[in-house]
Amino acid sequence: MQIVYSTRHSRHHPALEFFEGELKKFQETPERATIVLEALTAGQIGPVVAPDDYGLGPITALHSPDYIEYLQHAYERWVADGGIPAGVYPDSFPVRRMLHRPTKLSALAGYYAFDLTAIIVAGTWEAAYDSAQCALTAAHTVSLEGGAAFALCRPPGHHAHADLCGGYCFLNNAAIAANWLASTAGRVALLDIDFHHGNGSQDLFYERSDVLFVSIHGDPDRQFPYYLGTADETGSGAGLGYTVNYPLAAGVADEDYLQVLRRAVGRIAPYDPEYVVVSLGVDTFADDPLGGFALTEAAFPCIGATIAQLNRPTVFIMEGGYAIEPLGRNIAGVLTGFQTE
Ligand code: OKP
Ligand code: ZN
Repeated sequence: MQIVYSTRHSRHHPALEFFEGELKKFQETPERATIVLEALTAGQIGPVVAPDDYGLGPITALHSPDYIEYLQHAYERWVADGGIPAGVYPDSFPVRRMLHRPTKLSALAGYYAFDLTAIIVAGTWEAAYDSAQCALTAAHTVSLEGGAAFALCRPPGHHAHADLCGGYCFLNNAAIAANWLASTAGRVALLDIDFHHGNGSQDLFYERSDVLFVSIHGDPDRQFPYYLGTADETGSGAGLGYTVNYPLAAGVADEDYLQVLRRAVGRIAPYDPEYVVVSLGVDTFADDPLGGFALTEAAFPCIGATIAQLNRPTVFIMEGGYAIEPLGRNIAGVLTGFQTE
């Protein structure tokens, strides 16, 4: 299958993030993408291509123009305003009934974010833009040729809302691809198997029936992103019944996880989607520093094979996975399991 990769991801490289009460090394590193690329190349998964440029249209189809304008210029304005060169960090968040949109950059940063990990550096916009273009290129390929493609997106996307960054995400790559496919197809399924709930994706499609959002993730009562992702969120309006969440307790291992995945796939099949988009995170792996499940390496090919049973043109979008050394193997495992099914 085609692998879409842009070297410009490396322009997004914040040094530090606020993690469990301390300033720690930023965990969503450029190395993540290069290790996946190496594993996919070594495993001969498919040809590696650079993304085509679909412009801003498919991005602003989901993200608000003021948010995009903010992302494009935040860093230069921050530095001009006397901000530290390390990156744009929010200082406050407008929660609940606090509604004013301020001009001061550190406050505007909080206006457009829901946590402290979507740090904007000089090259963040270019990296995020290319990440979205990778997703669109993979979607385009699959729409022309069928089969499957893998977008090696970095930064990831599934936490990003229309006008909110967070959870290392700026532009919602999977949602942008799903929305683009849905504009010609009647039905697209977006299956999110990252350890963390895809709050951005859910929110973007919550009132729509043309994109079925199905997510398996750590129970948000204990796990990031905390404030969305419960089983009783099922969509609203025209979208009622088109959001399906499977929150799982910590410690879930291969057998139990695969059983839930089969149930999720069983929920998608009768929807009869023309395309499947997969938000592919492998932070479900036991040793992941940000995950809470207990999957072994052997689970990942089974995950790929289970998704292949849908037998639909499928676009895989890279999301999380922070245990660096096994990251490439685990992603390759899913794609190989999918291909050999
Ligand atoms: C991004 B993706 C928990 C802190 C969580 C952000 C995690 C973002 C995950 N102590 N920090 O879904 O892999
Ligand atoms: Zn994750």
